[in-house]
Amino acid sequence: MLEFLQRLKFPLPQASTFAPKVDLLYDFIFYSSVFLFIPTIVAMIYFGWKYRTKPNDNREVPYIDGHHTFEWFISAFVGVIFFIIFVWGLIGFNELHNPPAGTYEIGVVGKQWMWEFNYSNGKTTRNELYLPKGIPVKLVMSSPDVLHSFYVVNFRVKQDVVPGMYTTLWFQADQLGEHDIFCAEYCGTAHSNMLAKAIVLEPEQFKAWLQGSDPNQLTQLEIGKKIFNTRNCVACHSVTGVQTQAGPTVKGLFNRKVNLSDGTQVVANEDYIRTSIINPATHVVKGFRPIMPAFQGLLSENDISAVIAYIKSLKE
Ligand code: HEC
Ligand SMILES: [Cu+2]
Repeated sequence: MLEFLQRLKFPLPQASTFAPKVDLLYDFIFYSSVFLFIPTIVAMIYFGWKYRTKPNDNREVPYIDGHHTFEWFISAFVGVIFFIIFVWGLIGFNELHNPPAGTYEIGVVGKQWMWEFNYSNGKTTRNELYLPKGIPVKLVMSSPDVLHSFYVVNFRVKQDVVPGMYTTLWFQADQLGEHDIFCAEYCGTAHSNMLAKAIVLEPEQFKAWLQGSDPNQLTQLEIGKKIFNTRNCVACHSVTGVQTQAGPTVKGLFNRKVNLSDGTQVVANEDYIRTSIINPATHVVKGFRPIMPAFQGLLSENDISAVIAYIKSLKE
């Protein structure tokens, strides 16, 4: 029965350590209101019925001065209940505003109209907040445009996100799965679409996710392909096997034996490809003029590794 009432009042999962505590305080407020409401209404109806005017009733209404003892009692009683709620709320407020030491920090940017999450290792996600289960997390939030409000009902937490300052929020999620994130402050046309998901993973899973590749991030091979196209390597090197005057095709290059203009032969391993990119003059391919620009200092080591991964994938 109690559980049924519970579900009737809070049909939402209690997915953080705060949730049962917040719900308990609400329970107290709810039941003490019921406790005062029902006798008041019953007494009102009963007296209204008992002292109603009957036909041919010419009695005069007597003047009643009230009952001081009862009034003092009822005021004190309600006062005590209010005081309990105040102290209880204050304790909860303190807990919600003082994260324990060693929380895991995540940066949050709320903007028209999406949520962006920045993790310590440089990873960024949009509209998906990944969280470790059972570990206290602190969000450091800001906004580049207008007021927003970060609200996760299942965690029972809500905090304004304010332009020009950082606001913080902490909680400890303890239920695996997805939980809705809302913007709870009207912020313009698409305010109601400013939705995101909190995705709670087991700590090991979270770690693996954090270190693994971002679902929105390009793989190394895709990055390599992008560089190859945007840095105009394709202008001189075909990736389809077609040979041109401009430069040798890179299709099937990896591990191929390359004849150089000085008469020697080398195997095109990672190191050869790397040198060919940063300093092409080191070994010029037979039959080609040394017209390739040196990319030393223009591509980072990561870029070069990515390009090599891409060239490796272009098998014959
Ligand atoms: C202006 C034309 C041109 C551009 C642009 C160019 N290359 Fe080259 N590249 C050449 C030529 C010509 C050669 C062959 C002569 C030599 O080895 O220097 C070559 C050689 C190479 C080789 C050795 C190929 C083999 O068959 O042994 C690699 C690898 C290579 N380039 C990669 C790249 C990458 C990666 C880029 C873009 C970041 C690039 N090149 C941009 C013209 C170009
Ligand atoms: Cu908003």
